[in-house]
Amino acid sequence: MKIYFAGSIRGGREDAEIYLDLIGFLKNFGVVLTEHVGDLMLNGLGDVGTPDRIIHSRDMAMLQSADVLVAEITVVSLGVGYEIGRAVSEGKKVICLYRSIPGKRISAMISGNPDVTLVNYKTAEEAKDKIREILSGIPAS
Ligand code: 6IA
Repeated sequence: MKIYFAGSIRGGREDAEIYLDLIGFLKNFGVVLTEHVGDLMLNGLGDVGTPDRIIHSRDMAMLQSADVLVAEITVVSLGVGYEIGRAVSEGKKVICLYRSIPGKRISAMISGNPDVTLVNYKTAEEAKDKIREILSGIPAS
């Protein structure tokens, strides 16, 4: 299974360690195409000299080849929202993970989307249990 993991880069890197942990777990189910999202050295500017046009076209090619998009959406990111929309329109399986933050709510464009599997979690173990349950139901490609 090819997994596209999406997480905030320029939207803020507060959850980078969570992304890294989730990516490590997702590797039990197949290939994670976007390991760089969990790179702890990557700062919020997400700028390592690669032109944005290249980043976009490379990511879209990877998304096209993926079987499933797994997004951690607690830290709000324009790029992650865009990737979710593109994955939905490509007919990909889309799983969005988030932790509840007092005073904040997930965008209705995500929580109201019938093609998105929304997963609320409190602990990493809970997130992993729920991911395991969902991914086990997807036939291997
Ligand atoms: O708007 P954001 O930057 O928060 O969007 C984050 C999402 O867009 C992630 O899920 C990534 O898939 C994608 N993305 C944004 N910036 C990059 C990027 N920057 N590289 C790859 N994907 C990106 C350059 C750093 C990289 C070469 C390590």
